[in-house]
Amino acid sequence: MQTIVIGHKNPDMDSICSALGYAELKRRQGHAGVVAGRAGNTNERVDFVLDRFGFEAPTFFADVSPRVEDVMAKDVITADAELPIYQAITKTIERKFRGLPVVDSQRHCVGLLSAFEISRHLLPPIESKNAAREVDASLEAVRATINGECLFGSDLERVDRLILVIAAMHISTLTRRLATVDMNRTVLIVGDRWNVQEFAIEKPVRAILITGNLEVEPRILQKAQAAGVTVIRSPHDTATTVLLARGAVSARSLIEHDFLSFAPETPILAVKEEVATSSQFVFPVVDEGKLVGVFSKSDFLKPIPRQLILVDHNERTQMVNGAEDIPVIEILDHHRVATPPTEAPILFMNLPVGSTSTIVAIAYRQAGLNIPVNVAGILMAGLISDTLNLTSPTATPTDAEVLRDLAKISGVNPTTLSQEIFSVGSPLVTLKPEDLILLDCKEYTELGHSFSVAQVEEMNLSQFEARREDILAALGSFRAARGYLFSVLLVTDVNAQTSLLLGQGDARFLEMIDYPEVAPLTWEMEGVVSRKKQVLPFLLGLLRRKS
Ligand SMILES: [Mn+2]
Repeated sequence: MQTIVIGHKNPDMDSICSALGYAELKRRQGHAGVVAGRAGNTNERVDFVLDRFGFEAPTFFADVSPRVEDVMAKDVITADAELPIYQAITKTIERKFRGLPVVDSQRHCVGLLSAFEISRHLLPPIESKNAAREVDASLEAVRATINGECLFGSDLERVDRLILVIAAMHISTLTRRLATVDMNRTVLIVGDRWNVQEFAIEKPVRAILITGNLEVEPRILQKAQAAGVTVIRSPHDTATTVLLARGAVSARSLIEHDFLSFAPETPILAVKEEVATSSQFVFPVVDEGKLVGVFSKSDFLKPIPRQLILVDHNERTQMVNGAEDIPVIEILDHHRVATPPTEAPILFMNLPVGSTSTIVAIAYRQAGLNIPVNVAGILMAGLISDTLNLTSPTATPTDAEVLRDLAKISGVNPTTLSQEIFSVGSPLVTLKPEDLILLDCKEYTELGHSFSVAQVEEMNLSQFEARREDILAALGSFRAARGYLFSVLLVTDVNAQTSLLLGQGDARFLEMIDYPEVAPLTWEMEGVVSRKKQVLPFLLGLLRRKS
């Protein structure tokens, strides 16, 4: 079972750091298969912090919905393309399969061999009784299948369309019978009737199968050698020898080449319909041409070996793609509660504090575990980033107390770390407008309207005016493409503790914004720094007035 600890889409510092910190806590509590994940790219500030405290970025997940490889059978029983079908059907029956995937020596899947096709070959319809006498096989394959002994062999590996003829008739009848078939492909099946054996060698036929483990006269063998006629002794009676000889054809000759296969990463839901309507008994799973597993209809019933722990969010719109298809087993968050109902009770730790990193630190305490030095470092970064180093109105005495504690463990000064973080890679300077507006963008659906609120933090806004119009244009295209009522971006000056709000959207809605409009579609929100505690409640108030 894989447990992914993951933050929201467009991850911010707190999302990344709390995921790393909490995944480590779960591992220290003895949980196996726990990975920290992220639902989007990191940014320069996050990269700086990861590097500063020696962490790799969490694993990226574009989509966590169940994939074919999550439930497919991995230890696949296959048939080699050259395997005689008699052995293939034995394998199939032993395992109670309806058939086998057939692979070549490079493990490429060349086709499917169904038990149905094998039985049709072994018991052909009466109309094709001539075909029933013919087998595409080498003499060596025939020998191996009947478990025979080669008394003299010539050209044993050559594959021919062999014609099986049973010498159960008088020699004059046999003469007429042999006149109708190609001698070079004829395999005569006979007991200890030396005159028939001799007659066949004189023809000469391709091979003689002596049944019933009977002795062969030395002079007959000498004649066979001289004529180049293969002589194989079968331990079985005639009826069994013929039946087994028909099973000597290779799997390759009976396979279905036209089959449906899937890539390991294919989402299960995407193949449901195809699988349901297909008569195929199994679906090969192929990676770069090689068979890596098989998918069966019953795999839809298997539990998905993957679950989620959400950090720093709980709303559906902010979750990683595919989250609705797998269980959420825990949530650690400090946002409003708007999570979809769960099927089972879960650990839901939602505290009105300044960051999820704060909650992760508390979770370590509750578990009675010491916070590792490097984990204390990243949790500080998450806490400082979300609370603007405790200056945001979202910061609580709990955050202050936890930050002091984390500083003690990591030996890092919070003020120094804060300055380091906010002076790295100013989004206004380093990012293109279309990336800037997505950096920390959250999407909401409220009172029948969808909208987005993004935020960037800067040490100062000296770079802002020169880029304001480009950013507004990007915001306008984004809002139009998503069909939102409005999209806003909060540009926060961390040092001055104030923000500008840029907005695009429905004109009647934007008119209701009663902060001073200092430039077109740009409002000064003096003293406002928190999206969650200040901007979102303000916007929801406007929405309520509008409707
Ligand atoms: Mn947060």
